[in-house]
Amino acid sequence: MKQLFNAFIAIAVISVILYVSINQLNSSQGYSGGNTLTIYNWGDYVDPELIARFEKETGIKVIYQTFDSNEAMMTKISQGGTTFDVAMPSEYAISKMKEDGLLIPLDHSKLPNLKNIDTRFMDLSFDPGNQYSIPYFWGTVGIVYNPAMLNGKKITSWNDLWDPEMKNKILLADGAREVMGMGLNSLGYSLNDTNEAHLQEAKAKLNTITPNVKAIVGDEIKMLLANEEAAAGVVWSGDASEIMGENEKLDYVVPEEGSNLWFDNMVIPKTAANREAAHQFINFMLEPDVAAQNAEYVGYSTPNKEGLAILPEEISGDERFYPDTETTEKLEVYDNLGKKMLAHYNELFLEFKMHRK
Ligand code: SPD
Repeated sequence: MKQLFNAFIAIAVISVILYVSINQLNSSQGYSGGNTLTIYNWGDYVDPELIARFEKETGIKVIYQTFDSNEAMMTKISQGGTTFDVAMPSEYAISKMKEDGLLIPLDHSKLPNLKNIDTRFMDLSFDPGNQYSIPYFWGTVGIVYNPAMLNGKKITSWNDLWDPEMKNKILLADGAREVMGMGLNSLGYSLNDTNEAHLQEAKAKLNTITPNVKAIVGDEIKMLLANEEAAAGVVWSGDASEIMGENEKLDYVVPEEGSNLWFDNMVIPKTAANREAAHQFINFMLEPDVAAQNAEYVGYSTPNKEGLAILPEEISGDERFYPDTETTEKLEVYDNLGKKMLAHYNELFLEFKMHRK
């Protein structure tokens, strides 16, 4: 009898261990189930307090995972085997994911807070009618720089970064479209250019900036620039705003040759396990106070008109991060260049990275 009891205890213990480890493995792999919601977002792109508030208000447990590029995010979702319920891709990635059948159409009746979004950010060409995606943040690509480390010099153009005075002083964001876009724009070409001769010219020009590039980095770019480890960085506007909050000596400029205007939206991938909770979360993020708190925390620009209205004037009135339509109309939004061309951009970017080594 005692032996039977011991065997029973052993089986129970093994079952508990197995259950816990399978659950841990599942959540780390992006599998969710039950009353959970799995979010797949860029790093440093949400106020953790808001996740806690959503969990408290709804009783839904959030599993949160991050990515650092649209390409990495698309690869993970398209490979299958994950059940991300909400993700935050950028416009060209949304267009590509729609094309590849990776997204579900949203139920707008479950998103009453959609009325809070400024119409300027709705119905854009990458997702007519916002059938598949809802605005989360938007911004530009530009240069954050430290005049004090550049003898008071003001940066205004991409070509300023090629100045020999910038030797070993520049950091670049680790993004194929951003870096290739900088090369193309510096030559007066579109950042959606697909002409092979132009792309090769852009890569050759990028190779010549190598002595000036201290590093190509991810989210740590913010800390490095704020700590004055480099004099300039090519960054997304929200990162610039956060860095400038840490170090007031820095400034941000959208280069005069042109640059990128981007939109990150919330989507529900086709493989989502909890579509109901996904709609609940999207609607929650559209609450004006939630959108405002999130924008203030991450430093990025909110498309939420009601949220913007409650942000302090020093944030909402800063034209470097809330440029008007006249300014944004001069910028370019990334096109979905198609699988082959996107892979080619990546390849050229990788070759540029290898050239530095
Ligand atoms: N750390 C958050 C980064 C979010 C950047 N999204 C910008 C995408 C531009 N294509």
